Amino acid sequence: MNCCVVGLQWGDEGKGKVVDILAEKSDIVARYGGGANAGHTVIIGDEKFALHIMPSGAVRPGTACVIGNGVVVDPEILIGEIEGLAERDISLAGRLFISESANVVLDYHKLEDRLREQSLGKDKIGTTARGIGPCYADKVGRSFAVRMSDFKHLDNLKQRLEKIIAYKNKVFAALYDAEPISVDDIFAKCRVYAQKLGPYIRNTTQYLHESIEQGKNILFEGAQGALLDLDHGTFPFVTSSNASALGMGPGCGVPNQKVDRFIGLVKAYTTRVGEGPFPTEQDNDTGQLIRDKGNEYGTTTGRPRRCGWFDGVATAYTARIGGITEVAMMHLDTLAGMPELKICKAYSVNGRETDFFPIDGEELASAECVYETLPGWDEDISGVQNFEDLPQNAKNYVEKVEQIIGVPVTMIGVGPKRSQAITRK
Ligand code: 2SA
Ligand code: MG
Repeated sequence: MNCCVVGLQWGDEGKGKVVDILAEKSDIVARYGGGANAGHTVIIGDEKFALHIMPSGAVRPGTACVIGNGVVVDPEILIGEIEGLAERDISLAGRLFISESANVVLDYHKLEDRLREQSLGKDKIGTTARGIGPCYADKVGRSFAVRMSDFKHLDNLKQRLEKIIAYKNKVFAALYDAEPISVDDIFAKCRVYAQKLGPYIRNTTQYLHESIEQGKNILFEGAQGALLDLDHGTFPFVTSSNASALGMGPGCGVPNQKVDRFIGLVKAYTTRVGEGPFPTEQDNDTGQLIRDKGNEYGTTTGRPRRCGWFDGVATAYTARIGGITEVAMMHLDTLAGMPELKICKAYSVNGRETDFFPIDGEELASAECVYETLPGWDEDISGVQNFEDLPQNAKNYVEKVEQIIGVPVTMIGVGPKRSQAITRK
């Protein structure tokens, strides 16, 4: 049984928890996109530990972890996570596999990310400043890409870095009046990366296919959320990878036919960090209430997340493009105590009602939400284990979401702990 878990909103739907529950039955957890812009918190003993690039399976000693070719790897952060886990007696030796085709994030990518965002002023994207966009741009541009496999051929890499950095220095000086970057510094770091990460680098496509043939269970873990997908999200306010389920094939070389379940994750409401349109946003007391109760602050940057009502139009769309077979709804407990709850079931765009998510950014920015209003519930549901035991209004809320997005909700999160989850079949 292989499954893919992916966020259906703008990220932070609670993948860490769902992946953790599913990882128990998985031999391998594979990440297929994004980089150190992702963030999930894992709990080791009574200590909280934030991981950004490592697949969520890392904390389970028997689970293999794959960083697929579609990921952009920040070696410094990855080495920090490997060493941080080692200090907590969690070894990745022999069970972490990094694709030799994964692209590498180097200092000049992070510098460019920061400089460009600063120069954009109010038109900025609101990136995590982790060098994600510039690294993927080099990948697509091909000539200046650095891949994990380059760490196997250091002499050649040195020559290439000289050309790449000479070019970057000219551009950064001309556009941003930036100080030049030293090739020697970057190359010295690459030597260390090559030495520390070398043992983990391999052909992960081969490893995944051989594992599938051996009947192993693989969990494919998406990063961010589908509305941040480069091609299908709220462009240009997106990340630079295919963060929807569509990214799985290109990001790890495994076709959809090999995957039995596509699990879409949603929060019972919606959040977003960074800039860009957000039709159901509640920039008011309701939004603040959700932020406080749901502790809605970014794991990577600590930024307060924008909060709003559940958007059925956006989620029906991302469920469709991702071939989502079931939905896990997190944070239902956060909504307790609100007198009434709203679910967006259609948009009004230029006076016309539509239930299909607009691709055009200006149309989306002007969309007005058509809401279904439901009564809320006051009961604390954080201890509920069966769907039948939820307050009637909470059941109605979940069923309304299912009806609008057209996919069954098979798991419901009612609190942060692994045990605080209702499974429904
Ligand atoms: P980038 O850095 O180029 O990928 O930023 C582009 C947009 O993508 C958004 N983005 C995210 N949105 C939600 N969660 C993300 N991960 C972190 C987390 C974010 C954090 O888990 O909390 O800590 O701030 C994530 N990563 C990227 C970003 O906000 C831009 O809108
Ligand atoms: Mg997150």
